[in-house]
Amino acid sequence: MDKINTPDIESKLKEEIDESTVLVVEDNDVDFSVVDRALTDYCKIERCHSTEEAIKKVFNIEPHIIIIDYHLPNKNGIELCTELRDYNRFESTPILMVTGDEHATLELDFWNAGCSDFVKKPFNPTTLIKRVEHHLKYQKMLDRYRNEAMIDSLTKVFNRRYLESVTKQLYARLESPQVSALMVDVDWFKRYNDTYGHLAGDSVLVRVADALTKCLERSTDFVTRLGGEEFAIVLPNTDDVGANVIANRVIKSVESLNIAHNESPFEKVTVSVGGVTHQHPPKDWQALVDEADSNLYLAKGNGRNQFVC
Ligand code: GH3
Ligand code: MG
Ligand code: MG
Ligand code: MG
Ligand code: MG
Repeated sequence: MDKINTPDIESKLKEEIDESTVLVVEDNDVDFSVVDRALTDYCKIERCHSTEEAIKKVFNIEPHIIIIDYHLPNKNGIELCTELRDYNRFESTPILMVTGDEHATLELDFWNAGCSDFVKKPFNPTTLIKRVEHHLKYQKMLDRYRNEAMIDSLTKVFNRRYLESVTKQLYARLESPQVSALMVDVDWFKRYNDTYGHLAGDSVLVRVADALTKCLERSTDFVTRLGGEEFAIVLPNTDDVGANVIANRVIKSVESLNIAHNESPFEKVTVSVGGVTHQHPPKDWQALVDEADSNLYLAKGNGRNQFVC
Protein backbone atom coordinates (compact mmCIF):
# COMPACT_ATOMS: atom_id res chain seq x y z
CA MET A 1 0.00 0.00 0.00
CA ASP A 2 1.31 3.48 -0.83
CA LYS A 3 2.28 5.62 2.10
CA ILE A 4 0.17 8.77 2.17
CA ASN A 5 2.40 11.82 2.17
CA THR A 6 1.21 14.15 4.93
CA PRO A 7 4.02 16.61 5.77
CA ASP A 8 1.57 19.20 7.11
CA ILE A 9 0.04 16.80 9.59
CA GLU A 10 3.51 15.60 10.67
CA SER A 11 4.81 19.12 11.31
CA LYS A 12 1.57 20.12 13.00
CA LEU A 13 1.84 17.12 15.30
CA LYS A 14 5.42 18.01 16.18
CA GLU A 15 4.29 21.51 17.13
CA GLU A 16 1.45 20.11 19.20
CA ILE A 17 3.74 17.67 20.99
CA ASP A 18 6.05 20.58 21.82
CA GLU A 19 3.13 22.25 23.58
CA SER A 20 2.26 19.16 25.60
CA THR A 21 2.36 18.93 29.37
CA VAL A 22 3.69 15.82 31.07
CA LEU A 23 2.81 15.15 34.68
CA VAL A 24 5.47 13.07 36.43
CA VAL A 25 4.42 11.53 39.73
CA GLU A 26 7.75 10.53 41.25
CA ASP A 27 8.93 10.77 44.86
CA ASN A 28 12.61 10.05 44.17
CA ASP A 29 14.68 13.12 43.14
CA VAL A 30 17.31 11.13 41.21
CA ASP A 31 14.69 9.18 39.23
CA PHE A 32 12.79 12.40 38.53
CA SER A 33 15.90 14.12 37.18
CA VAL A 34 16.43 11.27 34.69
CA VAL A 35 12.88 11.75 33.33
CA ASP A 36 13.23 15.53 33.44
CA ARG A 37 16.49 15.52 31.50
CA ALA A 38 15.12 13.13 28.88
CA LEU A 39 11.87 15.04 28.22
CA THR A 40 12.61 18.66 28.99
CA ASP A 41 13.40 19.57 25.36
CA TYR A 42 10.14 18.02 24.16
CA CYS A 43 7.45 19.13 26.55
CA LYS A 44 6.51 21.06 29.65
CA ILE A 45 7.08 18.98 32.78
CA GLU A 46 5.09 19.17 36.02
CA ARG A 47 6.00 17.10 39.04
CA CYS A 48 4.00 15.70 41.96
CA HIS A 49 5.54 13.66 44.78
CA SER A 50 2.53 11.59 45.85
CA THR A 51 -0.86 10.21 44.78
CA GLU A 52 -2.61 12.72 47.03
CA GLU A 53 -0.75 15.69 45.52
CA ALA A 54 -1.40 14.39 41.99
CA ILE A 55 -5.17 14.04 42.55
CA LYS A 56 -5.27 17.54 44.05
CA LYS A 57 -3.40 19.17 41.14
CA VAL A 58 -4.20 17.07 38.08
CA PHE A 59 -7.33 19.00 37.08
CA ASN A 60 -5.38 22.28 37.06
CA ILE A 61 -2.34 20.85 35.32
CA GLU A 62 -4.49 19.17 32.62
CA PRO A 63 -1.60 16.92 31.49
CA HIS A 64 -1.51 15.32 28.04
CA ILE A 65 0.34 12.32 29.44
CA ILE A 66 1.01 11.09 32.98
CA ILE A 67 4.09 9.15 34.08
CA ILE A 68 3.57 7.35 37.40
CA ASP A 69 6.15 5.69 39.61
CA TYR A 70 4.90 2.58 41.44
CA HIS A 71 6.47 3.10 44.89
CA LEU A 72 5.06 6.33 46.29
CA PRO A 73 4.43 7.42 49.91
CA ASN A 74 0.99 6.26 51.24
CA LYS A 75 -1.00 5.16 48.19
CA ASN A 76 0.99 3.50 45.37
CA GLY A 77 1.02 4.23 41.63
CA ILE A 78 -1.52 1.51 40.82
CA GLU A 79 -4.04 3.11 43.14
CA LEU A 80 -3.43 6.48 41.46
CA CYS A 81 -3.84 4.99 37.98
CA THR A 82 -7.12 3.30 38.98
CA GLU A 83 -8.46 6.51 40.52
CA LEU A 84 -7.57 8.61 37.46
CA ARG A 85 -9.35 6.19 35.13
CA ASP A 86 -12.57 6.77 37.10
CA TYR A 87 -12.66 10.40 36.00
CA ASN A 88 -14.15 11.05 32.54
CA ARG A 89 -11.46 13.67 31.99
CA PHE A 90 -8.66 11.12 32.30
CA GLU A 91 -10.46 8.11 30.84
CA SER A 92 -8.17 8.01 27.80
CA THR A 93 -5.18 10.15 28.84
CA PRO A 94 -1.99 8.13 28.24
CA ILE A 95 -0.66 6.80 31.56
CA LEU A 96 2.83 5.37 31.56
CA MET A 97 3.82 3.33 34.63
CA VAL A 98 7.47 3.06 35.72
CA THR A 99 9.15 0.95 38.38
CA GLY A 100 12.40 -0.81 39.17
CA ASP A 101 10.51 -3.35 41.30
CA GLU A 102 11.05 -6.93 40.11
CA HIS A 103 7.83 -8.37 41.59
CA ALA A 104 6.52 -11.02 39.18
CA THR A 105 2.86 -9.96 38.89
CA LEU A 106 3.40 -6.20 39.10
CA GLU A 107 3.41 -5.54 35.37
CA LEU A 108 0.08 -7.34 34.97
CA ASP A 109 -1.32 -5.27 37.86
CA PHE A 110 -0.34 -2.09 35.99
CA TRP A 111 -2.17 -3.19 32.86
CA ASN A 112 -5.20 -4.25 34.88
CA ALA A 113 -5.28 -0.81 36.53
CA GLY A 114 -5.72 0.69 33.04
CA CYS A 115 -2.24 1.98 32.26
CA SER A 116 -1.38 2.69 28.60
CA ASP A 117 2.25 1.63 28.79
CA PHE A 118 5.00 0.40 31.09
CA VAL A 119 8.74 1.17 31.20
CA LYS A 120 11.14 -0.61 33.54
CA LYS A 121 13.73 1.37 35.54
CA PRO A 122 16.53 2.09 34.92
CA PHE A 123 15.35 3.16 31.48
CA ASN A 124 17.11 4.25 28.37
CA PRO A 125 16.17 7.95 27.82
CA THR A 126 15.55 7.29 24.11
CA THR A 127 12.99 4.60 24.99
CA LEU A 128 11.19 7.03 27.27
CA ILE A 129 11.24 9.88 24.74
CA LYS A 130 9.96 7.67 21.91
CA ARG A 131 7.24 6.09 24.03
CA VAL A 132 6.02 9.51 25.20
CA GLU A 133 6.15 10.89 21.67
CA HIS A 134 4.19 7.90 20.37
CA HIS A 135 1.41 8.28 22.94
CA LEU A 136 1.17 12.06 22.49
CA LYS A 137 0.98 11.73 18.73
CA TYR A 138 -1.85 9.22 18.79
CA GLN A 139 -3.68 11.04 21.54
CA LYS A 140 -3.62 14.25 19.48
CA MET A 141 -4.86 12.41 16.43
CA LEU A 142 -7.64 10.79 18.44
CA ASP A 143 -8.62 14.17 19.90
CA ARG A 144 -8.78 15.68 16.44
CA TYR A 145 -11.00 12.91 15.03
CA ARG A 146 -13.16 12.96 18.13
CA ASN A 147 -13.64 16.72 17.80
CA GLU A 148 -14.45 16.44 14.11
CA ALA A 149 -17.03 13.76 14.85
CA MET A 150 -18.76 16.13 17.28
CA ILE A 151 -18.95 19.16 14.98
CA ASP A 152 -21.57 19.91 12.35
CA SER A 153 -19.72 20.25 9.06
CA LEU A 154 -21.94 23.02 7.66
CA THR A 155 -22.29 25.42 10.58
CA LYS A 156 -19.25 24.38 12.69
CA VAL A 157 -21.29 24.33 15.88
CA PHE A 158 -21.54 21.08 17.86
CA ASN A 159 -23.82 18.32 16.57
CA ARG A 160 -26.36 16.01 18.14
CA ARG A 161 -23.70 13.42 18.96
CA TYR A 162 -21.88 16.00 21.07
CA LEU A 163 -25.03 16.81 23.00
CA GLU A 164 -25.52 13.11 23.77
CA SER A 165 -21.95 12.52 24.83
CA VAL A 166 -21.48 15.67 26.85
CA THR A 167 -24.53 15.25 29.04
CA LYS A 168 -22.89 12.74 31.36
CA GLN A 169 -19.93 15.02 32.04
CA LEU A 170 -22.16 18.07 32.14
CA TYR A 171 -24.28 16.76 34.96
CA ALA A 172 -21.22 15.56 36.90
CA ARG A 173 -19.71 19.03 36.63
CA LEU A 174 -22.74 21.17 37.46
CA GLU A 175 -22.06 23.53 40.32
CA SER A 176 -25.79 23.88 40.93
CA PRO A 177 -28.33 21.31 39.78
CA GLN A 178 -30.03 23.91 37.60
CA VAL A 179 -29.86 23.75 33.82
CA SER A 180 -31.73 25.57 31.04
CA ALA A 181 -32.16 24.61 27.41
CA LEU A 182 -33.41 26.60 24.43
CA MET A 183 -34.71 25.11 21.18
CA VAL A 184 -34.24 27.52 18.29
CA ASP A 185 -35.93 26.99 14.91
CA VAL A 186 -35.70 29.19 11.82
CA ASP A 187 -39.13 30.52 10.80
CA TRP A 188 -40.60 29.83 7.37
CA PHE A 189 -37.36 28.19 6.28
CA LYS A 190 -38.95 25.92 3.69
CA ARG A 191 -40.31 29.03 1.98
CA TYR A 192 -36.84 30.59 2.18
CA ASN A 193 -35.28 27.62 0.38
CA ASP A 194 -38.07 27.59 -2.17
CA THR A 195 -37.57 31.29 -2.90
CA TYR A 196 -33.81 31.80 -2.67
CA GLY A 197 -32.47 28.28 -3.26
CA HIS A 198 -30.94 25.62 -1.06
CA LEU A 199 -27.43 27.10 -1.20
CA ALA A 200 -28.66 30.47 0.05
CA GLY A 201 -30.53 28.50 2.73
CA ASP A 202 -27.27 26.84 3.77
CA SER A 203 -25.62 30.20 4.13
CA VAL A 204 -28.49 31.39 6.35
CA LEU A 205 -27.92 28.40 8.62
CA VAL A 206 -24.23 29.29 8.91
CA ARG A 207 -25.00 32.90 9.78
CA VAL A 208 -27.73 31.98 12.26
CA ALA A 209 -25.42 29.44 13.99
CA ASP A 210 -22.74 32.10 14.22
CA ALA A 211 -25.20 34.62 15.67
CA LEU A 212 -26.38 32.09 18.28
CA THR A 213 -22.81 31.34 19.33
CA LYS A 214 -22.11 35.05 19.81
CA CYS A 215 -25.11 35.34 22.15
CA LEU A 216 -23.42 33.10 24.74
CA GLU A 217 -21.07 34.45 27.35
CA ARG A 218 -20.11 31.52 29.58
CA SER A 219 -17.61 28.89 28.52
CA THR A 220 -20.01 26.17 29.74
CA ASP A 221 -22.84 27.31 27.40
CA PHE A 222 -22.94 25.71 23.98
CA VAL A 223 -24.91 25.57 20.70
CA THR A 224 -25.68 22.34 18.85
CA ARG A 225 -27.36 21.82 15.50
CA LEU A 226 -29.87 19.06 16.13
CA GLY A 227 -30.70 18.76 12.44
CA GLY A 228 -32.18 20.80 9.59
CA GLU A 229 -32.86 24.36 10.76
CA GLU A 230 -33.12 23.40 14.44
CA PHE A 231 -30.58 24.30 17.08
CA ALA A 232 -30.42 23.55 20.81
CA ILE A 233 -28.63 25.83 23.24
CA VAL A 234 -27.64 24.32 26.58
CA LEU A 235 -27.07 26.69 29.51
CA PRO A 236 -25.67 24.91 32.58
CA ASN A 237 -26.11 26.61 35.97
CA THR A 238 -28.65 28.99 34.45
CA ASP A 239 -32.08 29.79 35.90
CA ASP A 240 -35.21 30.84 33.99
CA VAL A 241 -34.29 34.53 34.29
CA GLY A 242 -30.90 33.90 32.68
CA ALA A 243 -32.47 31.72 29.99
CA ASN A 244 -34.92 34.52 29.22
CA VAL A 245 -32.09 37.00 28.72
CA ILE A 246 -30.28 34.67 26.29
CA ALA A 247 -33.48 33.77 24.41
CA ASN A 248 -34.36 37.41 23.80
CA ARG A 249 -30.80 38.15 22.78
CA VAL A 250 -30.99 35.25 20.28
CA ILE A 251 -34.20 36.56 18.70
CA LYS A 252 -32.83 40.13 18.45
CA SER A 253 -29.48 39.08 17.03
CA VAL A 254 -31.02 36.92 14.28
CA GLU A 255 -33.39 39.76 13.41
CA SER A 256 -30.49 42.19 13.22
CA LEU A 257 -28.70 40.00 10.68
CA ASN A 258 -31.28 41.62 8.38
CA ILE A 259 -31.45 38.72 5.93
CA ALA A 260 -34.25 39.50 3.48
CA HIS A 261 -37.08 36.90 3.41
CA ASN A 262 -39.94 38.13 1.21
CA GLU A 263 -42.13 35.10 1.97
CA SER A 264 -42.11 35.77 5.74
CA PRO A 265 -44.56 38.21 7.36
CA PHE A 266 -41.49 39.74 9.08
CA GLU A 267 -39.81 40.26 5.68
CA LYS A 268 -36.54 38.98 7.12
CA VAL A 269 -35.16 35.75 8.57
CA THR A 270 -36.32 35.23 12.17
CA VAL A 271 -36.29 32.41 14.73
CA SER A 272 -38.72 31.08 17.31
CA VAL A 273 -37.40 29.88 20.65
CA GLY A 274 -38.80 27.43 23.21
CA GLY A 275 -37.17 27.28 26.63
CA VAL A 276 -37.13 25.08 29.71
CA THR A 277 -35.36 25.23 33.08
CA HIS A 278 -34.85 22.19 35.29
CA GLN A 279 -34.04 22.49 38.98
CA HIS A 280 -32.97 18.86 39.06
CA PRO A 281 -31.90 18.05 35.55
CA PRO A 282 -32.91 14.67 34.17
CA LYS A 283 -30.03 12.33 33.35
CA ASP A 284 -31.33 12.18 29.81
CA TRP A 285 -30.81 15.25 27.62
CA GLN A 286 -33.73 14.18 25.44
CA ALA A 287 -36.24 15.02 28.20
CA LEU A 288 -34.84 18.54 28.40
CA VAL A 289 -34.92 19.03 24.64
CA ASP A 290 -38.45 17.57 24.36
CA GLU A 291 -39.84 20.07 26.87
CA ALA A 292 -38.11 22.99 25.19
CA ASP A 293 -39.49 21.66 21.90
CA SER A 294 -43.09 21.74 23.21
CA ASN A 295 -42.61 25.42 24.07
CA LEU A 296 -41.09 26.03 20.65
CA TYR A 297 -44.27 24.59 19.14
CA LEU A 298 -46.29 27.11 21.17
CA ALA A 299 -44.03 29.97 19.98
CA LYS A 300 -44.70 28.87 16.39
CA GLY A 301 -48.47 28.74 17.03
CA ASN A 302 -48.42 32.21 18.64
CA GLY A 303 -47.07 33.75 15.44
CA ARG A 304 -43.27 32.96 15.44
CA ASN A 305 -40.29 35.29 16.04
CA GLN A 306 -40.80 34.98 19.80
CA PHE A 307 -39.83 33.11 22.97
CA VAL A 308 -42.08 30.81 25.02
CA CYS A 309 -40.92 29.12 28.23
P1 GH3 B 1 -41.65 26.83 10.67
O1 GH3 B 1 -41.64 28.32 10.73
O2 GH3 B 1 -42.93 26.26 11.16
O3 GH3 B 1 -40.48 26.26 11.36
O4 GH3 B 1 -41.58 26.44 9.12
P2 GH3 B 1 -40.34 25.88 8.33
O5 GH3 B 1 -40.61 26.02 6.90
O6 GH3 B 1 -39.10 26.52 8.84
O7 GH3 B 1 -40.30 24.37 8.81
P3 GH3 B 1 -40.36 23.03 7.98
O8 GH3 B 1 -40.07 21.96 8.98
O9 GH3 B 1 -41.63 22.93 7.21
O10 GH3 B 1 -39.18 23.14 6.95
C1 GH3 B 1 -37.85 23.09 7.31
C2 GH3 B 1 -37.02 23.20 6.07
O11 GH3 B 1 -35.63 23.18 6.36
C3 GH3 B 1 -37.25 22.09 5.08
C4 GH3 B 1 -35.87 21.61 4.69
O12 GH3 B 1 -35.72 21.51 3.31
C5 GH3 B 1 -34.97 22.70 5.22
N1 GH3 B 1 -33.65 22.20 5.57
C6 GH3 B 1 -33.32 21.21 6.43
N2 GH3 B 1 -31.98 21.05 6.48
C7 GH3 B 1 -31.45 21.94 5.63
C8 GH3 B 1 -30.10 22.26 5.21
O13 GH3 B 1 -29.11 21.67 5.68
N3 GH3 B 1 -29.93 23.26 4.30
C9 GH3 B 1 -30.99 23.93 3.79
N4 GH3 B 1 -30.77 24.88 2.90
N5 GH3 B 1 -32.27 23.63 4.14
C10 GH3 B 1 -32.49 22.68 5.03
MG1 MG C 1 9.15 5.82 44.24
MG1 MG D 1 -38.50 26.13 10.84
MG1 MG E 1 -40.52 21.12 10.98
MG1 MG F 1 -38.00 22.76 12.19
